[in-house]
Order: sequence, then C-alpha cells, then structure tokens
Amino acid sequence: MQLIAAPASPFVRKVRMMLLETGQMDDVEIVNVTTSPIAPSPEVSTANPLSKIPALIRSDGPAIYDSRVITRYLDTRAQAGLYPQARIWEVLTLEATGDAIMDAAVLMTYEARLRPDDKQDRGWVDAQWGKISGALDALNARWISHLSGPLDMGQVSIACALGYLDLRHDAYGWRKGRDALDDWFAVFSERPAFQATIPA
Ligand SMILES: N[C@@H](CCC(=O)N[C@@H](CS)C(=O)NCC(=O)O)C(=O)O
Repeated sequence: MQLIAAPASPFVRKVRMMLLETGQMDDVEIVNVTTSPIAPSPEVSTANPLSKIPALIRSDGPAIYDSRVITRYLDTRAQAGLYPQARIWEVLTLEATGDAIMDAAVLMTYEARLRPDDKQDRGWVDAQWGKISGALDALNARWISHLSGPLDMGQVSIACALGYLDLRHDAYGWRKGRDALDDWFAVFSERPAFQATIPA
C-alpha cells in the first residue's frame, strides 16, 4: 500500500501513528507530496478527487481517503482494537473533535500562507480560533477522563491536533487555563509513535 502524505499534516500523522502503534508500518510506503488547495499535487488528485491528504492506495481495491476512514480500515485490517466497541461513541466523538480542531487550524494556516496580505480576514481567522478554543475548553473540562485508559483513536486524534497547534499556532498559547489537558498531553507525547512522527 502507499500512503499519500506530507510530514506536517496532522491528518497524516494520525495515520502514521496508527501504523506504528499497530505494527503495520512495513506494509505501507509513505509517498510525501507538496500539495495545497490552490496547487493540488497530481498524485493526490489521482487518489482522492477532493485533492486532500492522507489517501491510502491499496493493491486490492480503490484508494480510500479521509483520515478517519483510513484509520478505521487499518484498525480492522490489524484487528487492533483502537475503536473499542464498549466506548465507541465517546472515541468517535473525540476523534471528530480532534479532526475539527485540525480542520480549523489548517484553514488558519492556509489563510496566512496562501492569501495575499491585503485579502486576509482577521475576523474569519478569529472565528476559526473560537472553534478551537471552545473544543479545547470542552476537552479540558468535560472530556478529560475519556482521554485516559488504553490507547484509542480518540486520543491519537486529540494529540495530533495539539501537536499541530504547537507547530503552527504556538502564539495562541492553547495551554493557558487548560492544565488538565496540558498534563494529559505531556504524558501522551512521550509515546514513541508520537515522537517518531514529529514533523521534521
Ligand atoms: N477530513 C480530511 C481532511 C484532510 C485535509 O484537510 N488535509 C489537508 C492537509 S493537512 C489537505 O490535503 N488540504 C488540501 C486542500 O484542502 O485542498 C481528513 O481527515 O483526511
């Protein structure tokens, strides 16, 4: 299989962590591309009509895309149990929350990098941060107990989202007033699979 990827993508990081945590990394060749909404890479567009990474090219079926679909596929393939049935709705909600933080944070990055200075919309960027901030508050106050216990894809998604905030939006200081989430992330970050996927 081939994973169409880019080192800094938090969505790709979810998949790479899943591959490492479940012993499937040797089954996948990582194909790094440079892509963006205004200059999509041909490799990405061929594998995913939406021109987004990650996409997983399989030998026994069509390419699949969207990180949540790929991680679910890999979990089933390895019978890994990162989507435990007993906690499935909490795990899926946490994964969706991590993915939504990433969506908003990636859009903020694109706004700053791809739009000309005189066309950048401060109010729109602030609104994206508002979504992230609300999600972080909810994780810190209401969801923190669901982040403990055996590894699951909810935890992986939240950690990849926080790692991306550190990478691209450190200036917002997401840790301030969110001690429980900060403490959880400090411990989770020590996982070898998280360390091994830090963007170069
Ligand atoms: N929902 C998708 C989001 C993937 C995504 O937004 N990837 C970004 C890179 S971090 C991308 O490929 N953006 C290109 C674009 O939006 O055209 C997933 O979970 O895989």
